[in-house]
Amino acid sequence: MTVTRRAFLASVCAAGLAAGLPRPIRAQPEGSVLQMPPLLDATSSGAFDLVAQDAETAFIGRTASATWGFNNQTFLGPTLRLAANRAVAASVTNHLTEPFALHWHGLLVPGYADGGPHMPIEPKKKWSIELDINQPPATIWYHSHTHLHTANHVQKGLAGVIQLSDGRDDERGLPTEYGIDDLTLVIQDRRFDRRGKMVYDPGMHDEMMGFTGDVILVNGQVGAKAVVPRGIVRLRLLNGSNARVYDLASRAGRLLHLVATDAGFLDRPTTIEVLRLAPGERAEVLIDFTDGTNDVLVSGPNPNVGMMGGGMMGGGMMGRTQKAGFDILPIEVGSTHATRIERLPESLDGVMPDLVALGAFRRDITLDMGMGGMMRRRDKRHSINGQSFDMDKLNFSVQRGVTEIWTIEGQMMAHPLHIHGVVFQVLSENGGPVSPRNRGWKDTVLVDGRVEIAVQFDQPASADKPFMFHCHILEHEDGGMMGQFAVV
Ligand SMILES: [Cu+2]
Repeated sequence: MTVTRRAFLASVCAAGLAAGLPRPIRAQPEGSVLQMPPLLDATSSGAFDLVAQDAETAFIGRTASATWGFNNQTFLGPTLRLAANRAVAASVTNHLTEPFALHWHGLLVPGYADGGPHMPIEPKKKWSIELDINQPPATIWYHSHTHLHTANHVQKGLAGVIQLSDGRDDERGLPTEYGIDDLTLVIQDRRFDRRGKMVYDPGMHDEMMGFTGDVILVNGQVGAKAVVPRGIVRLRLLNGSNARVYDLASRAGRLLHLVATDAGFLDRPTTIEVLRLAPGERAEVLIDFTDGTNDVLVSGPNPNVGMMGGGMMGGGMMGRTQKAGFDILPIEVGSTHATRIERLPESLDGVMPDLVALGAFRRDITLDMGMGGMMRRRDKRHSINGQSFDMDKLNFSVQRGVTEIWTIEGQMMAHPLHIHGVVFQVLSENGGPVSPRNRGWKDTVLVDGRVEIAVQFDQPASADKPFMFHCHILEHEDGGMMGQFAVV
């Protein structure tokens, strides 16, 4: 990341001096090569520290936006690499001026360690927590999960990727060189004003439909291109957007070889032409660049405009990204690094879900989004089974060790449902077979109509540190489309 002297001086004059401490600032070099978040490898040390601080980032031109990041990143945090089968001593320090909670999305740990809204970290305080990790390797993430403020916090940058690793990806024949043939891509959309300042000012329409932007950030960068070696390249994709659903594809028509879903590897690569990725979901795909030609990772228009249609969207780019496809990331095959992997692995060692749920307890979950919501308080616009989220109300308790079948219905539009502390198997979608992208273990599923899942509850959660289940359209989550449960 280049920090230009002029941008640095401008920021010091504009904002830095008053605050006392110098805040990190980053300016975006135009046409730059995509940077990875710095890698914080804690597989050997068994410990990591995250420190949240405020900062300024010039995403477009030289205009600085107020942003948040971790460990001197001005926006987002480092990629944490953690051992998949070992405890790690985590600490999270809050150098912001407001509290936040930090959730480990996809980590199977007890409710007290999960970082949900009942565990806010006050300013100047440090949260230290032992994470006893014992699950298959996966690409997961961390993000603010602060009561009523998750959407704004994630917009400002309180998020990052976690790689759970067992150190055996070379044996699996997978690309493993971080930032070279193994790319971490945090895909987000944002709005900017005419001067290039990032804005988050959700109106009624945004609170109903979710806040989408017309500028795509990859790892917090606008307009960057990836440079990769010839050969097989691995993309670890995170949809870190508040609300936008992507239909990812190669412009050149290359196939995407899906190797991992939210919670880990598949048993073998599955070829997909268009990968739908909803907020909160992760996927790992391999793409074959052995022919050496350039490509662009593109997305189709947001399919999730719901029953209200796209007609209420503003004009300009906003309208265009809702209605037409757009570029996510140009990929240039030109790296000076030698080809490492030339062949796709034929099989992987992921264990596919096959939950035996005969006689399982069945639960119906309706993600409610009535039009009457517009008349209600901001945090009571949305609900689940007619109840808006209430911090003081436990929605239900589940018996530890059991498998339940949940039938989830989404109203008005598609909703990505995330359940904390569990992994689940998608059993059916609208009564039909499961789409290829949902065949592996999941912790977040896009409910477009009706989805049936089998959920395994192995981690404990007490009534005062319960697990959340919620829509991952963050304006819906903050708007009440969330519930909480204990596992006892
Ligand atoms: Cu929703």
